[in-house]
Amino acid sequence: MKLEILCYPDARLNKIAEPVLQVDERIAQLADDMLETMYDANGVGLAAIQVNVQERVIVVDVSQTRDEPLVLINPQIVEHSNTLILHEEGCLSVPDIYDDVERWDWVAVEALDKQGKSFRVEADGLLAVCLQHEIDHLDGHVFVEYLSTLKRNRIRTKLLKRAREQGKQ
Ligand code: GNR
Ligand code: NI
Repeated sequence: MKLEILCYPDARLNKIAEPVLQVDERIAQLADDMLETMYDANGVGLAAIQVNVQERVIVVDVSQTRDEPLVLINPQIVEHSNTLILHEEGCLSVPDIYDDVERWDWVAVEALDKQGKSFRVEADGLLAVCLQHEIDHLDGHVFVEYLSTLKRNRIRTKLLKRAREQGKQ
């Protein structure tokens, strides 16, 4: 089932997601619905917070072929490089806005899979950026928080205006 994606500056994007205590059929279904929603929106990642579910679940697929889904439950960055990279980011909750953000250029993440089994992924490039972006969502952070106040306020005004116009129709 496709889910609705919350749009910045919705205050629900700033909630903090709770750890998943039991990886069961409900969580597996949530992950499947999130993947369907992410693929439909042509995104490379999605966090449960973005579909108004305050649980620590993210899905990612950075493959060109869109057939390498990753599900991470209770993901945690356990190691990272000391070097930062500037990478242009976008967000399905901040449509049509793209800007550069500094991130670690390498991360190791531990998480549970859909079967509740622990695994580790080491990533650089887009996958590293995406994992940091998604884990940020679980802690209530949207990438525009890293931009200047001026840019953030412009984005806020633009998206509020767009939402108001769409609401009229
Ligand atoms: O689709 C997405 N593209 C993207 C590009 C650069 C850095 C991060 C991302 S994640 C984003 C999907 C999304 O909003 N995930 O939360
Ligand atoms: Ni996002």
